[in-house]
Amino acid sequence: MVSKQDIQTFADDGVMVIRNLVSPDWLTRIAEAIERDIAEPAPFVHGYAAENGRGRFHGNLRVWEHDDVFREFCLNSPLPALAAQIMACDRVNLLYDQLFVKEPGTPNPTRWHNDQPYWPIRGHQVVSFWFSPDPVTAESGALEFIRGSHKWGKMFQPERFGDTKGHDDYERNPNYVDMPDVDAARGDYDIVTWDLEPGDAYVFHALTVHGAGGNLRDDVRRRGYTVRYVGDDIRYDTRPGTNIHLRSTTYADGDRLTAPLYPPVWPQ
Ligand SMILES: O=C(O)CCC(=O)C(=O)O
Repeated sequence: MVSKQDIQTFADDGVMVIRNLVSPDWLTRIAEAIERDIAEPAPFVHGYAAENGRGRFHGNLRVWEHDDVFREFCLNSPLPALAAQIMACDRVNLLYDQLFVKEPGTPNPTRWHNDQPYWPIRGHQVVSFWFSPDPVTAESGALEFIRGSHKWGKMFQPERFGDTKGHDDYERNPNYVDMPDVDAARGDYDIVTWDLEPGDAYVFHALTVHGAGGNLRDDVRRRGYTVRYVGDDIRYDTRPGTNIHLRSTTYADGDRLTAPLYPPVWPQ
């Protein structure tokens, strides 16, 4: 599904797009599962009303633990094999999955950040696949990435997203740095973005800096769904500053990630 050139692009740029990654059948099933989570959210929901009072954001994480369709997709879709190929590793485990649904008329942006500072892991082999059952454009909240930023070696201090209910503030980690005001100096950065058709996916590294605009459309939803996988070199990390909903008391610093929280997905 990916060429040697794609794998090199991922290594060099920290981001790429794979077209038609998710089949129409999977998209239909995932769209239904998203509606189930909106109607009856899994425990880590963090939603908020849009700042203009019209739209709405629905975020949630670890939804695969509560819905068979998300579970089946994370464990048995073509993604695990692809993750192994992209990360060039023999074994792959699921890290977790996440929903980012911006309903029509939700102007709240997703601020610039990189993901690894939020996660209780260290190591290099981590990849996220983000896709949507909706067409995604700049106007509806396409993701933007700073090409090559995964090589900066920087862990940016996590902050809460939007006016999120149920998400505590993050502890300060002295080894993290603050995110610069990227939007004030966009010309200084190599910012890349792509429109997506339903089933196309952004594939990006955990250290790649990214963000997104709001969904300014009145007629199009932007139901983002991300699945994240780790490879052989990843270990559990108890450093401060990570998301408490992703931590587990059953892992010690330096442990390998294992089932049941991080199930092995490759080889299948
Ligand atoms: O969908 C969004 O707005 C943000 C997605 C994101 O930050 C991620 O998947 O890591």
